[in-house]
Amino acid sequence: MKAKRTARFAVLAALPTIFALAAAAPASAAPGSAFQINLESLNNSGATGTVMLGVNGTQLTVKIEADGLTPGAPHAQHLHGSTEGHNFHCPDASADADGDGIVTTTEAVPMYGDINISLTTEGDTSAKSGLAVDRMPNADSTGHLSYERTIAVSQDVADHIQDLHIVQHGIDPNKNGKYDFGKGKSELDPKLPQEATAPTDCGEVEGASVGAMPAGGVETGSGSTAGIESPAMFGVGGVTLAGAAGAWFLARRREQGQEG
Ligand SMILES: [Cu+2]
Repeated sequence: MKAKRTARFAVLAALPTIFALAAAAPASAAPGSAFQINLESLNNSGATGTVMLGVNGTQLTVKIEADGLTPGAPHAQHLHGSTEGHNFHCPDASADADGDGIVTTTEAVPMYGDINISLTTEGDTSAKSGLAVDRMPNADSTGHLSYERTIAVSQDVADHIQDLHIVQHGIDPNKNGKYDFGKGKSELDPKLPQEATAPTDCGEVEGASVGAMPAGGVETGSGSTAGIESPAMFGVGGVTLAGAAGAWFLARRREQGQEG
């Protein structure tokens, strides 16, 4: 599976002809374009990955292959940022405002912006689902995570996809294979471990389109906007994230000027 997807990425990168066609055509008639993102570790997590963002009209296909994640644990993941010209970027260690050694979500948001799209596995993809961990992908027992979904997005997002960043959350500094309170409580909800909500990696679109996404062969998301879906038990260390989903949602909603 992993090898197959890696091969597909390689094929994408080898399509300069299609890229040239896409670049020459009017935006509305473009067959689509694709952008590569390299995910780089935050919080010394060791997490890395590769993302392909394919835009075809207002259909966005997101493919993520990441490694070094907390094994067997759900990882909230989002497209952060704004389509309105703000200069957001991935944070570095200097974002650790209180100097406690962890760049928390709250400390990082001023740098990478609010949630624009929640990269869930099914259902709603708006900021409302930012902590819908029952619909976020899990890393496998080796810390690998594969994700692929095609979702309907706004024209603004389609036009400004290069201004958005991918962020995955969930760290394991003490390497015990689960989220615990070794780094204290989450600032988003004191019932949650900081490890469960802190960002683990971030990536920005670099450079121009690398080609076009292949048509077909990908799951099409429902694009549902049904609203908040019942948050599930996080199921790690006896901690439930049910309360956190609401807290994060409300915190983001206050600042969120738009929905993905
Ligand atoms: Cu995020």
